[in-house]
Amino acid sequence: MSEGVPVGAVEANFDGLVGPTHNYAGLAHGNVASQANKRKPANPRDAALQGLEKMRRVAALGVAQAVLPPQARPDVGWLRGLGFGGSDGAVLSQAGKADPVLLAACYSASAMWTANAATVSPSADSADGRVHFTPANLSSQIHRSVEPPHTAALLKKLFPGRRFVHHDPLPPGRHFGDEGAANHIRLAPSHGTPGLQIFVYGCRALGAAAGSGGEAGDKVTRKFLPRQTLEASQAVARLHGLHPDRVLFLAQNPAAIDAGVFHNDVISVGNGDLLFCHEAAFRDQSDALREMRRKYAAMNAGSLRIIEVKAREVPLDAAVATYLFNSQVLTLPDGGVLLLAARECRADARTRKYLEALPGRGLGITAVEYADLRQSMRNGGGPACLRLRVALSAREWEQVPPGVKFDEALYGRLRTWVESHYRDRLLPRDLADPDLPKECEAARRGIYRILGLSA
Ligand code: SUG
Repeated sequence: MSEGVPVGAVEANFDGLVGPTHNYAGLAHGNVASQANKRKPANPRDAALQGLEKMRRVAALGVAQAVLPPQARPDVGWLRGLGFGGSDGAVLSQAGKADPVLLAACYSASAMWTANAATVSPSADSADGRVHFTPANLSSQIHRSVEPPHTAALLKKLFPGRRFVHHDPLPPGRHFGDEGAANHIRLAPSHGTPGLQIFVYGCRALGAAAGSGGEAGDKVTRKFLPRQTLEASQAVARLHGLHPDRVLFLAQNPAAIDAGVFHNDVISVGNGDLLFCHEAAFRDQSDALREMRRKYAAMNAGSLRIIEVKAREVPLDAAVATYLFNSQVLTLPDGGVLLLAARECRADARTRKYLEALPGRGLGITAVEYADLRQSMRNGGGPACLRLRVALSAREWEQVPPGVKFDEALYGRLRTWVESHYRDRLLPRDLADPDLPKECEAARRGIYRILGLSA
């Protein structure tokens, strides 16, 4: 394993290191796991170690891997912005008394799910030949709306210089709800060639069809509010200077959202020229897939491969419970394609059966492995939620600070630090512990030091 600069283009996985305040506060709307595990004890140490093991495995496979540090929590400044005053301790205790949700939100470790950090367009796709980043505003969830300013600052640090363009997050609020790369799929013959960017949205916010997944009169969600709007997706595509021929906007299937598919990456994932999805992923799915094939073919990029899993093979509820489609699909240096799935996929009989047969079917996935991410999974975050993919040329990858690039030495240092600075048990009520902020800050500063970043 090495941090060496690859010769050609690379797709690097930037994983969020789980922060020391990982807990189950049940804050996430539409997220079945988060609701089911509300108030159960969490183990932040195991959560971070599980994430590190995944990064280690991906790096060992020869795939470029990097680490994003956890954000500073509690975010007392966020609470001050809401009118709480006095010492930091006073701010935290007043907020906890006013509403425990405020305290839980300012402590949330949710930035670990870096698939929601930003939408990224590689230089091969943008009109100005630069890499574009739009941090997600994450407006739809109170605890996630704390993240964007910190994410924006971090991305500027990690991708410095003129090759990178950093847009502001979209305006906050319901109309431009944006959840980042979790609702974005890029399909391309290789990392360095132009790709088809697919923006998947939950609803429209404006016009006659507002609130629905499509035209007026279409089905709408009945249980959960969609998080991503079409208007947000369109804005990101404009900001990134994408060519309309290589952009597609698709609506999520409202029934899937109601079953717990709060992000598209819970039901479909793309890698290279392969899309792996459930048959219930998109509204009017056959039309959606036809349009996808047509646009892809029109790029002269060859033909698209689609593995569409039927409900009779893996029912929708099993897909949500196992996060099958939140697997990472990784092209390996030898040309093989590995599906790195959450261990929950192996525990479910139907999903396991499907996956056991998959590599032998000649559909483009040649191997399957499982990762133990139980701590994150209990909050609805699988393998692909924990990583932000950034396709970069060799030159662009060189600009990324070397300290965040994953190798065995970094693994060892982070592991030792987490083992000695993270608690192994945290309940939402522990967020009122006056010792916790100091502990978190010490843990975070150490991580920044290890990664060679200024805190
Ligand atoms: O936004 N869970 C996250 C999980 C995000 C998963 N990311 C992707 N699918 N890409 C969310 O729902 C749980 C926190 C809590 O419940 O306290 C949470 O925020």
